Amino acid sequence: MSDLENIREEVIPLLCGASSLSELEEIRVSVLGKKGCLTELMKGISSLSPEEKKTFGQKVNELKEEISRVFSERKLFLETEEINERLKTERIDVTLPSRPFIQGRIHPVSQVTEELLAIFSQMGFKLAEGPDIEDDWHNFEALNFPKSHPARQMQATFFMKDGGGDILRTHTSPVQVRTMESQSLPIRIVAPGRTYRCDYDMTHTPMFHQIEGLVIDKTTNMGHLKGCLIEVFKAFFEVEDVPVRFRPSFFPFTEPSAEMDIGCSREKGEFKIAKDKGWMEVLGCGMVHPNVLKASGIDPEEYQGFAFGFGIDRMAMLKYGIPDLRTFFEGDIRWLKHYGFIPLDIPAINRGLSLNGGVKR
Ligand code: 2NL
Repeated sequence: MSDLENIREEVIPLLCGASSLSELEEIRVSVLGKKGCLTELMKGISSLSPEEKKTFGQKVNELKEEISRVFSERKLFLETEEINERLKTERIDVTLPSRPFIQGRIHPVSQVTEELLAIFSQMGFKLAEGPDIEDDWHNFEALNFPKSHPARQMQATFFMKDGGGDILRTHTSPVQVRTMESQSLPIRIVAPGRTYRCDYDMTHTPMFHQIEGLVIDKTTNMGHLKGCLIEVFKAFFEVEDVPVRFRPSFFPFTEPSAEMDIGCSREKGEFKIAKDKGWMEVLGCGMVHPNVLKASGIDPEEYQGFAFGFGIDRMAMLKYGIPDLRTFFEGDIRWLKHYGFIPLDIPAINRGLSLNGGVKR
């Protein structure tokens, strides 16, 4: 048997039996590599006669071709086997329950914002958002603030350092102004978000959260405002009835203006919705001032609307019994573990969390 035949007899079964890609490659190198047996054999070709060279060369090529064909077939087989093995072991069963230990918590402000949005969206309000950095027009001028208003001076407002006159918004009203400027009528929106005022004590933080609502249509009136707010507070505090009263007030952007109180008791520091036990102020509201409508290009002869605004942080304090506002923004993980909510939580009485963001169905 020729040397070529020997190599063939030995190598082909080796290739066919290779059990891994690396073993397969090793066999290939041992035959066709720089120091491979076939390469070595080829070196002897120079001593052959021209006639012998031709037949020998042909035979070597045939063998090379056969070897590479068998090599490729085996390689494809091993690669397929490897992929199938990975598909088997790396498969994810999406029906398995989620990880048993959820570490993160939903901040009470996020929770309460979601609850309020669930309530308002069910009532047909759309969500509106705007920038935290505002200009004088959207934050003050278009809202009928007189030029001399103290809020426009330095004390309470954060001004941007560049001297361009931009500020951190002091309320979410500029979002409503932007909506009135850009959207078609009628309007029914809520604007929750961060607001900023230069203030810090037990009940004030320089950054706090507000939600404001705005409804504009041809016949929108104060009765709609009262009915809407009563429904929202019933749904939010999950009570059949909530005692409310409206007192006249003043805001530059509404006329008439009112403040709403809810009836409540505060025994041993515990807040409860209650009748004949006392009142607590919870929000400001009113009919949108004609000057505000005009400034945003709405004809006050044809359209009118109501607006209201209240603090989200304070709603969270009341509903979930959190005593100090300042702790909201300290980023203390122990606080968050205690007062925070588990994502996709199952409603439980001890967490004060109810189904559907507090909306009774
Ligand atoms: C409060 C009072 C209020 C509004 C906010 C508003 C917005 C536009 C036009 C008219 Cl664009 N009004 N918002 C109205 C009344 C009261 O908030 O004490 N918030 C904490």
